[in-house]
Parts: sequence; structure tokens; C-alpha cells
Amino acid sequence: MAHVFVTGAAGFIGSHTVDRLLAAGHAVIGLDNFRTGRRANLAAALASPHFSFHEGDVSAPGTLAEVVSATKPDAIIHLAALVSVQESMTNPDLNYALNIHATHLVAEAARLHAVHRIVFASSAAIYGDASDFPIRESTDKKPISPYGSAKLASEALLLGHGAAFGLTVRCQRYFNVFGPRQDPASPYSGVISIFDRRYRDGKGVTIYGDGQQTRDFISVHDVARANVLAATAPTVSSGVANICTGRATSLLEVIGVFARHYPQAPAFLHGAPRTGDILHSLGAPEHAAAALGFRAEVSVEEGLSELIRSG
Ligand code: UD2
Repeated sequence: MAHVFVTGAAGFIGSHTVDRLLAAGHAVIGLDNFRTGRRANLAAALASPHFSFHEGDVSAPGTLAEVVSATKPDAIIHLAALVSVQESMTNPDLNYALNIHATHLVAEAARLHAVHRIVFASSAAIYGDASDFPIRESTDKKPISPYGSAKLASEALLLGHGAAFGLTVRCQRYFNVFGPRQDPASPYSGVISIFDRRYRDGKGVTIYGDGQQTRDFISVHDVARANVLAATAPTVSSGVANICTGRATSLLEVIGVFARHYPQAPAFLHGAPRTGDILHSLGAPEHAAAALGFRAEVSVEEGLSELIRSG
């Protein structure tokens, strides 16, 4: 049984990661300030005797260090972040505090309290608007948002700390994650969460553009499993890996699954393409398989059906 500290524990990816760690028999310490995370996401975890929760802000002086020194985890999974690309553009200072400074605090807390492993929530946003597919870990990194640059900077901070002080660091470059508990509140929320909410409410959805755009949509269950593997596998070495499926799915295919589940729903509308949208995104999954033994298992069809049936 490992002791794993999860920052951003009440978030979309965080809460699924916590649940999976507990199911695998590990002891979990969670931290969240409920800025974007929700207490309801932790309903199951809070009932477990193997879960302890701390409410607090990762970027606040002393918070991380206090929890880490009191709990002495074997690994930290650092998922707390400013999660909206859009918000990183309207508030670059907050992006810096939450997505860069907090990473440094995690690295220092690990160094000072002998935590040997850090798993970090990186993003395909570090690649920017790539044109060669599939995107490999060696593909040029050209972030086009403060969010993407902060994720790239954080990878460098952690890997440098790891090399200097003997910590194992795994940077997980998530592609388009979807599944239960993803917040559909903003127009810039993940498209699947928006569609799910609107179909549930009996409303029609709008496709920006012709719907032929594709993404590498990966289920949050696969992402949580990749996090657990990276944090608890006995032998992993430091490095970066795409966390993706290697399969491209178009928005029209996504709509097709919803339409089968909601035969009475209004027909979808087409809107103008969204400014700054990329047409395609597709990751190469082979490196994660070699480095972590991770392969995505949930198909988009299965993942969407599960999301649609979930409460
Ligand atoms: C991600 C970021 C976005 C931006 C972009 C840069 C997220 C959730 N979004 O967007 O902020 O940084 O990467 O590449 O991290 N769509 C619709 N109808 C809707 C909502 C979306 O057609 O109601 C389209 C959207 O125009 C896009 C596709 O769905 O073509 C996927 O949108 P997304 O925001 O889920 O993901 P992405 O990768 O475009």
C-alpha cells in the first residue's frame, strides 16, 4: 500500500484518480480549495477510512509544505491547476501563480520531505497548433496560450528538480479528456461535457464549423488509471508521455452517439467555426505504453455511453 498525496483532489481528473487509488488499496491524502473542484466529487472517497482531506490552496504559502511534512507521502500527483485555457488568457497572473509557482512549491515540498515521486498533469496544449500527426513527445513545443506555456515550464521545473535531487518525475500530457464530473459551465468547457448537459436538458447543440474536426478524446477512467500507474508502478523512470488513445474522433461521430441515445432531441445546428480553433489533434500513444505500460482501453463510444447513463 502506497501513501499518495493528490493535489486538486476534488476536481474532474483528481476525484477519479482518488477513487481509483482507493480502489487499488492505497492510502490517499487529498488537497483542494474548491475553486473549480467540487466536494460532491469526493462523496465516495470521503466515506473511506483510507482517505484524508485537507481544504486549502496549493499556491498559498506553507499549505503544501505543511500537508507533505505531516503526511510523508510516497508520491505526489499534482493535478491542482487553473484548468481553463480561456481563463489563462484573461488572467495570466493567476495562471502564473497556480500553474507555475505552485509547481515549484510541489517540487520543493518533495525535495525537503523526501517524497521520491511526482506525477504532473501536463497537457497537449504544450504542442500548440501542431500540423504533423500523430503528435509525438518529440514534436515541437509551441504553446499558444499562457496555459500551454505554464504546463511546459512546469515540466521543465519538475524534471530539473528531479535530475538534481534524485526524484522520479512523470509528466502526463493529457489530450482531450472527457467523462462524468467534467464541468460544462463555460462555453469553453470540453465539448463533450457541453453536449452531455444540453442533451440531458432536452436542448439542441451547436457544432462550430462542419463537424469534421477531430480530437483524440480519452476517457477520464483511462486517465485516472495512467495516473495511478505513474504514481505506484514499482519501476518507472523520469520522463514525459502523451496520455491519449491514438484514435481520432470527429464531432459528427460524437453527435452520432448522443443522437442514438436521445432519438427525440432537436437536430443539431451549425455555427461559425470558433476563432483560434484547431482542426485536428491526435496523439501517439506508444511512448506511454513503453514507459508506463499504459494503453487506453475505453473507446469513445463506450465512454460516451457511460457518461450519458451516469447520474
Ligand atoms: C482546447 C481548449 C481550448 C483551446 C484549444 C486550443 C479545452 C476544454 N479547450 O480546445 O480552450 O485552448 O484547446 O487548441 O481545454 N465545439 C462545438 N460546440 C460546442 C463546443 C465546442 O462545436 O458547443 C467544438 C470546438 O469548436 C472544437 C471542438 O468542439 O472544434 C472541441 O472543442 P473543445 O473546447 O472541447 O477542445 P479543443 O481541443 O478545441
